[in-house]
Amino acid sequence: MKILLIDPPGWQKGGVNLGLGYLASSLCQVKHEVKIIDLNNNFCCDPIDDIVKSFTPDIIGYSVKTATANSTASISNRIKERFPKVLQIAGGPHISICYEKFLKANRQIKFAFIGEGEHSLVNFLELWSKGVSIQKVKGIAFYQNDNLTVNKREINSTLDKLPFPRLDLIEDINFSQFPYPLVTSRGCPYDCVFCCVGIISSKKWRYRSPQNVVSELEEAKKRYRIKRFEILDDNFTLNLNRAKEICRILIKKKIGLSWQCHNGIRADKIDEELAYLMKKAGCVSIALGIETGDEDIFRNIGKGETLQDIKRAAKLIKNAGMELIGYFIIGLPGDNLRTIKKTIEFQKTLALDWFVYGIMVPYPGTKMWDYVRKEGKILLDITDVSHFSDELKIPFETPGFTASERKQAYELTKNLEKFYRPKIKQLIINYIRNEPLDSTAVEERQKNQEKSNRFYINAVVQAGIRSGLVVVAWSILAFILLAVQFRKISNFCFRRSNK
Ligand code: B12
Ligand code: SF4
Repeated sequence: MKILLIDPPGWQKGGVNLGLGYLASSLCQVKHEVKIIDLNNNFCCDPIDDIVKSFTPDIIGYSVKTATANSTASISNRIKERFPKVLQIAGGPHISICYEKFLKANRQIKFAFIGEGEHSLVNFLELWSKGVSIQKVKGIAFYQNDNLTVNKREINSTLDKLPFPRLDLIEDINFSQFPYPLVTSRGCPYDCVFCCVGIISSKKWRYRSPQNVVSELEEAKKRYRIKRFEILDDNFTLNLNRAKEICRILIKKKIGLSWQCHNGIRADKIDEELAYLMKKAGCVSIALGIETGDEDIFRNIGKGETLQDIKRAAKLIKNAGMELIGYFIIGLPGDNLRTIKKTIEFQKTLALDWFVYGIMVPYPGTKMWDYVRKEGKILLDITDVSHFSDELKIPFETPGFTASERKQAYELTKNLEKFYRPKIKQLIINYIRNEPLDSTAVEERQKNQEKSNRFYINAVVQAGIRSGLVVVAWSILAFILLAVQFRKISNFCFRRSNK
């Protein structure tokens, strides 16, 4: 069958949809024909209608985040109007949580896929193409008349068996524009109040073997000529020994790729040896989800870490010579202007190279979602906000932290950026372009910095000498003038006394 997979547009560019790459490789393995359209990065400029006309897919599948739920609805409505025979299906984080509401509001989408889609989609297509009942396919939800059928999903525990993602099937992809996305494990056992990963990818942490991970990178290097990659795991270092082993193999094989962990690692899941091995294996930049600098709030957000863990991890990362990024949230339960100021003070004690303060967006399925419904007042449709956006939108308020105070808090954090300006500017540019600072770039920058320091020292010394000379010259001139005046006066007095 022909399947067109679409990543609908949101506000953020820079990363490609790896989930669709994984689906594509599983579908190709059983001889389906697949095309992926990325509507976030403008790799492909043809209008969707033209692509559908020329590719003539049997099925169109959308990957939906809460932030792209609205755009999915409008694209799929248009497709239904113009190509009524194409079967439309959807999966992804938003669907895994809100399948019922989404299917109800979007009857043009006939099937929702809950959780990981590789096995259920292959199974579904096998039956669908034969015209056999799909009633028992795992991990799907669908309406028959007004009755919703929901089949329990499967949690894939044999990740090594999955074929490597086929990102080359993304129309007109340009690999130089983003780091190669790598997922070495799926799922997360923790319970942070603001995070929905446990529902999307399950609480069971499943991992790939270090050999399998490195093989993917070797293949990507050959096939796509990648120079850098990004680890997108929710919990890359949960098992320290496995993470160390991945690094050791990368070092041994002299893989020569620079990489980053901007999705963050846990502060309590790094030690000195791991930090050293990561750096040696090419890691140039790591993010920590710090969230808040207030101990009470930190204790209540379900992270199971302490601020001490954050300080320790920050030190280890910096000492190992990697860039350190901190993510903070404005609007956690108990937050107010005072606690944000406290967070800012805490932030200053960490040697961060860059930081991001995001306005809290309560996603469905999270504890935060329930908290806001109980304690707060929703101000916006959350499908319309993003926590890292430059455009300030406040999705909810609480009696202790009003919308205008949240704006004030955000402004305070924005002002902080001034102190980081030169470095921040470079990092933001790199982040937008998705270019981590690789080690050579860091060295180059240090050399330039030293050069410019020397330049400033020379300039100061020279200025000192010059101004010294000027002072001496003026002093001599003043002395001469004074001497002349003195002579005139004494001559005058002498003449008068003679008279
Ligand atoms: C990489 C990433 C990004 C990248 C790439 C985005 C992209 N174009 O796909 C970037 C950095 C750009 C990004 C941006 C955002 N992201 Co993001 N991101 C992730 C991250 C860390 C990894 C995603 C990933 O690759 N997973 C691995 C693959 C294998 O899994 P998958 O994508 O879920 O796909 C599987 C299934 O979902 C399913 N599936 C997916 N699509 C489809 C389609 C069909 C037809 C079928 C059958 C099945 C199916 O099968 C796939 C294979 O098993 C996740 C965390 C996570 N665990 O999901 C957050 C996550 C998805 N992001 C999230 C958010 C909130 C955002 C932003 C809104 C943040 C913001 N900046 O404000 C933006 C919105 C993006 C936009 N377009 O505007 C939330 C989503 C919450 C929600 N309810 O939607 C997550 C879950 C993070 C979190 N902890 O809350 N993100
Ligand atoms: S924020 Fe990280 S540690 Fe917390 S639940 Fe989400 S993925 Fe797990």
